[in-house]
This record gives sequence, C-alpha cells and structure tokens, in this order.
Amino acid sequence: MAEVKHISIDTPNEEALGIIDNDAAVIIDDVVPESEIDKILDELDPFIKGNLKGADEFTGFQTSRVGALIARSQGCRDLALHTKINSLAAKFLEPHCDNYQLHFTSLITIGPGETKQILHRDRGLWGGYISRKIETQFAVVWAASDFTYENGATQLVPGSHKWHAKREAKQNEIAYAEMKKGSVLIYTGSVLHGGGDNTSKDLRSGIFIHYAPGWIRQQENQYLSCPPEIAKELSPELRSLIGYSKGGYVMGFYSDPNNLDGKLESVTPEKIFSDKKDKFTVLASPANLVKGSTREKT
Ligand SMILES: O=C(O)CCC(=O)C(=O)O
Ligand SMILES: [Fe+2]
Repeated sequence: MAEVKHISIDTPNEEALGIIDNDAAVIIDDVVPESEIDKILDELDPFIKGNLKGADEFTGFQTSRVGALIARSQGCRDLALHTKINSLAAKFLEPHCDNYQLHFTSLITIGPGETKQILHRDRGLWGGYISRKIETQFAVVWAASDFTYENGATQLVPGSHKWHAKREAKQNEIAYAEMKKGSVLIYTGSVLHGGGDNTSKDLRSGIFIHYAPGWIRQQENQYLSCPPEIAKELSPELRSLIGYSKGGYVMGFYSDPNNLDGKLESVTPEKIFSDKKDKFTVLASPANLVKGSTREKT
C-alpha cells in the first residue's frame, strides 16, 4: 500500500521539498492546535449551515464547499500567511515565477455516504495548455477534522506527477492522507489525487488554501471573493498575496475609472488602500524590463 510521508514542522525545507519532488505530497504533523481550527469552524459556521452539497460526481453529492475564506475568517487569514508554509510555497514555485500568489480557498466537508472522487490532477483546471515542466500549484490542506481512511481522507498517488498523463493508478498505488486535526497535507498540481469515500458517521473537513505562480489566473477570483471593501481590513502583505499588487513591472496594474488628475493612472492595486509602494513600482533597468522576453526556460 502506498503512503504519504509524515514530517514535523521542524523538518528543514530542503528535506521537505526533496520529499515533495519525489512523491508530490507530504504531511506535516501538528502544525496548529485544534483550538485554532475550532475558532475557524466557528467563524465559518454561518456559511457552512447554508451551504449546498455538490451537484455532480466530481464535486460530490455529499460534499459541501465554502469559499471566500480570506474574507470570511480571520483564522484563515493567519493560515494563509503561515511562515513555514509560505517559505515552502515560495521555494517550490520560485523556479517558475518571480513571485507567487494565493490561488484558491475552500472548506471542503465530505459527509457520510460520499463516494470516492475521481482521481485527477488539479493542473487540469488550466485546460492542459501549460507544459508539465512548469509546476503551477502548491496545494495546502489544513485538517479541520481528523482525516481517516474511513471518513474520506484525500486519496493520493505518490510519484504520479512523473507519470505519463494517461497512466491509471492501481489500488496499491493509492495512499490515503491520514492525519490529525491541525496537521497539514501538501500536494502539487501534478499529482493524481481526489477526495476519499466516507463510510463513517462523521464529517471529514479540510481547509484548502492553494498557491500558484503570480502570472497565472487564480482558480478562485479573489477580487470578487474578497472585494476592496473587505480587503481594506487586511494587512498589505495579505492583500498583496491574494492579488492586490502588481506581479511584474507592467502586470496587474489598474487605472481608477473616475480619476481625472492622472495620479491613479496605471498604478499598483495597493494604491486603493495606501501609498505603500510594491517592489515593482520602482522603474527597473531597461535590461530588467524586458528580461521576460529574452528568458529561455522551456
Ligand atoms: O476533498 C478532498 O480531499 C480533495 C478535493 C479535490 O481534490 C478537489 O475538489 O479538487
Ligand atoms: Fe483536486
């Protein structure tokens, strides 16, 4: 039976990233106390209660999804900025981008009676147009309940990020991401995985907070899930992470549609909230301005 390796929060990044390179998945045990997760579940409770189950086999007829976690939960804001997780995300994604961004948030709750989700690679959401040499997702799942084989722990196929795209997993190649509440599963956009089946009487809850290169379209539209009137409550660091920043000298600017004096023409989105500059506001040297057009990567 395949397994997802477990490490501790003190494991050096090189070692953790080595496991991720080989297996495309790893579990970090006991990252936050259960009380921190309980606080988040309380914050999200009003949204969980009203949430509908999935409408098809992929989203799961007994599975509910609650998004907009940055807007809705202070605790999720803290998880999104978690220092160790962000240092791993940055290192993992940096070969393919100048900076990374938050990409997706969802509390996924698998209820009793749910069947196995079809195994898939999350990178498929971009339509399969991006070279597989480029890793486009660093997925982080915070266990909001224990994850067990019986209650729907995520199925994962370690090593399948290196497989031919059409190869199917045999039963003994599928691992289950069993972990305690407060632990974290990390997996990449290229690994075969899917929600597990829930044969228990309990809920399996996971807080999914994923990261991606700064140049790619986010799965969850952060400007709508966390519009400026809510984003103004966030720290500049978190605002920047979710997309209220430029991702390059000319990438992601905005112009205020009502501005007449030119002061809000082609500016960084952070200008909505403050006069703080981002790292791309300073004019780069001519060579740096065009470095993207001369880089040979693929
Ligand atoms: O709920 C899970 O464990 C996995 C969900 C998933 O992979 C997805 O919906 O893309
Ligand atoms: Fe997935």
